[in-house]
Amino acid sequence: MKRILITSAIPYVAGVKHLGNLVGSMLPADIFARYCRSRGYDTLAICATDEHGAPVELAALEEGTPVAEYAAKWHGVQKDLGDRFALDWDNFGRSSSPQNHELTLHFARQLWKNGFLEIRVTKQAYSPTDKRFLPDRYVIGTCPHCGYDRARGDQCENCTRVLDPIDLINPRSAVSGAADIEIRDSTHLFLKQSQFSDRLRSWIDSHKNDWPSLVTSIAYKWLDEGLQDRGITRDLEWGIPVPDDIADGQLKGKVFYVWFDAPIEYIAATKEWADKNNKGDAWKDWWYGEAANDVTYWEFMGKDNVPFHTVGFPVSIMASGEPWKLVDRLKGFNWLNYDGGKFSSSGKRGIFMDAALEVAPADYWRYYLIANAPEGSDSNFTWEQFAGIINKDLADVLGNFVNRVTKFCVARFDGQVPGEGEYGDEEKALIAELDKRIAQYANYMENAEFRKAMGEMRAIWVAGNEYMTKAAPWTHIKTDRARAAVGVRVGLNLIHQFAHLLWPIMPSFAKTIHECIQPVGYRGGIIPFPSEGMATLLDDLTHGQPIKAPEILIAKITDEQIAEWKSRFGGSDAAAQ
Ligand code: B3M
Ligand code: ZN
Repeated sequence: MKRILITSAIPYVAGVKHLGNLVGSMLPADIFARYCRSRGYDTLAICATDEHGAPVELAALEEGTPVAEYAAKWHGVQKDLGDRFALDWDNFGRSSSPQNHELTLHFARQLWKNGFLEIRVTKQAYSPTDKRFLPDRYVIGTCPHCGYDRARGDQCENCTRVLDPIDLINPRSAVSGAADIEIRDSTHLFLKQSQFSDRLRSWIDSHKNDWPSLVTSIAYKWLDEGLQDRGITRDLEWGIPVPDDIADGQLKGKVFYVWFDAPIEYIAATKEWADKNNKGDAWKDWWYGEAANDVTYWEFMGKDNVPFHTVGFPVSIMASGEPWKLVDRLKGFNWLNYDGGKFSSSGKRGIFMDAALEVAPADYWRYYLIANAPEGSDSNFTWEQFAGIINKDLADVLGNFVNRVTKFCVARFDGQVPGEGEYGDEEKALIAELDKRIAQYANYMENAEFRKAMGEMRAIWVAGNEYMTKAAPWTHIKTDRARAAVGVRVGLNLIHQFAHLLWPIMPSFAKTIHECIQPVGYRGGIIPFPSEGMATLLDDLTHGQPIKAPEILIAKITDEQIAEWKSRFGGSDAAAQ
């Protein structure tokens, strides 16, 4: 049996994520995981919250909440939103977990032991009032370029220029406001990444054909520019402390850099999963040594995260000298833009996961987002386009088909699958077309090519509609009941197969229509991928079995709703008003 390990980039814990975050990692990972489960592959889908780092510590400080409490609260919010979007992780972990502390220390000790860590002294802002070093973004002041008076020491939010804390005019501490900023020496651990250039390059070469060019081009750009050694510790309180046995206690009071421990959380979250489910060492069979040789490991992420997964994390693994699994298939995404501009968490621009569910059900978003996933290039969200796709694909093509056939069956065939009549040339042609398209759809899904897969899915619905227009049971019922029965029987079986195909994308919708068509036998959970050809499956429902017509499945989005949402969420038109 195939074994598929899936991780999606772990979202920073603070705040609700926007739809751009969702479509670039968590959603495609979930759709891919569900597809794998629907094929019967042994599948493990892992995500977590990324809880360390200066922004989290700072946000908790601003809120006046202890940072551990703050992280726990937002982890809960994100878990709940994931559930409401039907993101069916095997584990949604936390990078602050004991398992991640343990594994991060394990890696750090291996790196130290193998001689790949070096102690270096760097210049760092220090506040005597706060009695601490201040990470760059903890120093605020006036931007020397644009005059913005709340610029952060790493970057000015207003003019986006990259800064150094010493560039700021009137620098002060973001912790206390104290202006007594000094520059002092601070000792840090550096990982000798530069020594891994050749190994990384040949590893990336080996994936030229199975990673998107978006991903390989980013990886090569980093390699071509020359790999820099990378600081893996920070002067923060919240994080995984550097233990005394590394660097003879010279790093006391420092923690590992968030980008060092975050990818290790993929492994740690797998251990969390095993610990929660009493699976002992089963986590290791997904990640380590020979036991994991038959695992295909897939990562999903937005393009900004690609360098950390093609350079940073792989170097940690290579430098450990241990046989941890490297990623096999790395699926990166471009940006989803909001009405011509960027989604922005800090600017609160765009649609956030909680608000999205207030205007439309999760299944609409799942379908829309994956059908328009920013794979080959950036894609752009507009409310008109969203409404157009829901109204056309889901309401007119799919929903209308289900309604027409089931209602007609209820009205004219007592709500039972009619057994009369034989399949003829029209049906055979449909069967041949569907077999071809379903194989093509599966092929795209195996490679996580979502736009192409969804194009094929739509073509399958359209083929069903075209068949039904020709079969026209509503016309034939008056003169030839057996002929009408054939059309209805094919239609009901089509709906049944649509549910099986659609489950990874729209799990709740698929469940609803499946329960109407085949109420027996299904107890929730996975609706498997069609396991046989359509010659069999288009006459699979038992003749005479009852079916139900679902309530209105897909309500169309109206112009009034579009106008309301535009003014609520903002965007070009609203801004112009
Ligand atoms: N938390 C960045 C992000 O949310 C970062 C990803 C970590 S993946 C190990 O986009
Ligand atoms: Zn079924």
